[in-house]
Amino acid sequence: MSKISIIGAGQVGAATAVRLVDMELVDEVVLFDVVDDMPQGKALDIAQSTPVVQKQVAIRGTNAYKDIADSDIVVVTAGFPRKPGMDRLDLLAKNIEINKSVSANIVTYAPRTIVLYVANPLDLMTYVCHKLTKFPAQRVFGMAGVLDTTRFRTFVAMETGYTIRDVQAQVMGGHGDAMVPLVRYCSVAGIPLTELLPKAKIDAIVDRTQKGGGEIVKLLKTGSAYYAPGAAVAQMCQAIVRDEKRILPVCAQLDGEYGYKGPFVGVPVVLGRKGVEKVLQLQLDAQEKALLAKSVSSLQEQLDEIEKGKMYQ
Ligand code: TXD
Repeated sequence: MSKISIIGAGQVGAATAVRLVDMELVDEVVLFDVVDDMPQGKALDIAQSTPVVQKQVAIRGTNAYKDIADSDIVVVTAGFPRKPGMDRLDLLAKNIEINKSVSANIVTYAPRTIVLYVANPLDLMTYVCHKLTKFPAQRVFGMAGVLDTTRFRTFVAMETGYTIRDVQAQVMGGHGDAMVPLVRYCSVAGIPLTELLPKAKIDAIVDRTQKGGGEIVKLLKTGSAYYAPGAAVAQMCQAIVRDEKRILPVCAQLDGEYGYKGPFVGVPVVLGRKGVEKVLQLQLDAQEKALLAKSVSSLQEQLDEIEKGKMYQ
């Protein structure tokens, strides 16, 4: 594999590009945006870091979709932030409009690519992109769970004092509040988290993780997180490019797994060169099943709203 394009050269798009270049994962990274000259400026700036970091990667900024041709992966971070006076549906409609133009151009210029969606509302946007591109679900999926788990892992390391290297975690469900933490599957060097921390501490970490995006928004005052999201996207790209078969939480389409058919939801998958190569089915307990059901039903309500309103046709 040799080329990754990023649609949306904003904070997450640029942070992802820097990671990809530093990892020397592919030969070429393309940064696309609708804002004139901005992606060219960011790409040139990143290119000028490569002699210092000694990474041989061509990075190019563009306002022309034709430049995404032959991409192996297209990362979509193009989104519209909430403005005063906009309600949830206005924002959804605006982001679906962006999704329509992005998806149409992916179909035209990079019909064989894998699409890794990042822009919010993530689970809904990934679903819409899959409908619009008509690509197999194996090639259209979203990033959210890797970010949620890395936040969780960071908080566990902070709380226990043990190295981040040994902390493992899994989450399922929707992004943010709809996240389903799987504490039973969290461990430090194989030791279940429940043996290392009291329940109250674990509950506090879960709560902080669910509100992790908001905590950063509040601190930054303008915009939202981008370093950890960029790292999370880059890790997923690495799993694909190097065919690592990593087990990562990915927003992927369910086809009967966990009893659901159709929606895109965070689940552990095997990620490799073909994209989502398998959805893993964990043996959830009754409480985890109930949380997942709640998460999926709230997503399904929003998908029904999108379908009934013919919002992407
Ligand atoms: O875990 C996750 N999935 C997330 C998602 C983690 C972090 C950020 N998350 C979402 O990603 C966030 O809520 C937004 O929906 C996106 C992008 O976040 P970012 O912080 O990078 O937003 P910016 O800086 O506003 O960048 C968005 C860019 C900006 O440069 C616009 O000019 C561009 O998107 N944009 C477009 N690019 C291409 N095509 C179109 N139509 C377009 N419209 C806007």
